[in-house]
Amino acid sequence: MLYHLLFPLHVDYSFFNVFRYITFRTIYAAITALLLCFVLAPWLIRELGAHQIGQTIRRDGPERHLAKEGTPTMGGLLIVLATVIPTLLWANLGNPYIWIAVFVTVGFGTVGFVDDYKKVIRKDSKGLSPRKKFLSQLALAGVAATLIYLDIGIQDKVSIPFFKKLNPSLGMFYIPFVILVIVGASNGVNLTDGLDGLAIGPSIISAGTYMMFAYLAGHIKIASYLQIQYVPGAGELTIFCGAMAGAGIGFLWYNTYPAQVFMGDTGSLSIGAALGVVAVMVKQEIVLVLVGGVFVMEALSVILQVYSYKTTRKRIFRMAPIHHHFELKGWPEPKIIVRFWIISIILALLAISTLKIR
Ligand code: 57M
Repeated sequence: MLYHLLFPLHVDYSFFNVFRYITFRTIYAAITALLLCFVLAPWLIRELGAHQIGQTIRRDGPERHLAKEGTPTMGGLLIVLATVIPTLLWANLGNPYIWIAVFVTVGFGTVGFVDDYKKVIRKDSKGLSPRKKFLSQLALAGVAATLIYLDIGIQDKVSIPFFKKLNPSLGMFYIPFVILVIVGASNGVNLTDGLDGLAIGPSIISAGTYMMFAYLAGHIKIASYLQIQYVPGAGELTIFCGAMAGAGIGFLWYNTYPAQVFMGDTGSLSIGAALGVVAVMVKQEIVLVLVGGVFVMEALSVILQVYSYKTTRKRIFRMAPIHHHFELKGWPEPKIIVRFWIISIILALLAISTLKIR
């Protein structure tokens, strides 16, 4: 909105030319997101507390979680607002990629909100049934995939990390593939969100990495120099990723150990889906496995644990997802969290290196 209001003034005042630049608008989108968090969070945490919107802790988990009983949850509302509002303020609203990213973030945020609402406010511990939750995710991702492929006409060629010339076309499998990326990322973040700051740290790192990928994919000269797929208009997603990173850092201020608020499914489902849809639109879909490697590791630990238990009646980990394994081994919570952040930084650097090592 600010872009549309202020950029035209450059005709009379050259200063307003600065609104043309994606880099400038990304920085201010991130700052706006941070400020929104700092202004809204104390109020939101107070309101959630006053309405007793607090977490119920499962009794079968690591014992030290019992002390977290009653911590306000649904802080994801803050993340969604602090991502979407700055995006609408600083991005070019004529750009379809921005609207798809906003649609996915708000859509998955709403599914998470309904689940949290049922669990926390209606005190229905089951929340939204897994079937309804999954079907809603599939439907939303299906709409996004169809818009991306049929409406904006993004090509069905995917980028294979480390291979410059390998961009296979998926044809009719492209839409299911996009759905898989979005829904997979959303559930990966959700499984990771079990310790203070554990999910938001890698989310910030991933948003920062995709901020860079979006800028490069939308820049015709750099994309051709790096020989990555050029996606006209996708550069505007840099602003969305900047807002997401800012919102994440702002949320981390309150979610860092010991957390004053949890994000709830409202946050985890929307962040994961937003990362997935951005990865698809900037044509760095497969490398998301590396960028979001911590989420993949958490999801894999559950798959392996369930498989092993079903087939051999033996557990590989003391408890899955894998962060519980380290908790039960006695690692202090902050140690697990910060080490997972470090792993996430290493993986993001490796992912960025795929631009060159090809
Ligand atoms: C959500 N939610 C946290 C909070 C957060 C298939 C199975 C592996 C699923 C998995 C599961 O349910 N995962 C999804 C994990 C919960 O956090 C809430 O949920 C939101 C995210 N969706 O925002 O609102 C608890 O996590 C802790 N927490 C923090 N700090 C934070 O910033 O400490 C969260 C955010 C909170 C709080 O204690 O209450 C959760 O873990 O429940 N299920 C599991 O993870 C369960 N694992 C399991 O059953 N493993 C089995 C099999 C199935 C693989 C095994 O290993 O044999 C465990 N989860 C818990 N207790 N809590 C089981 C024991």
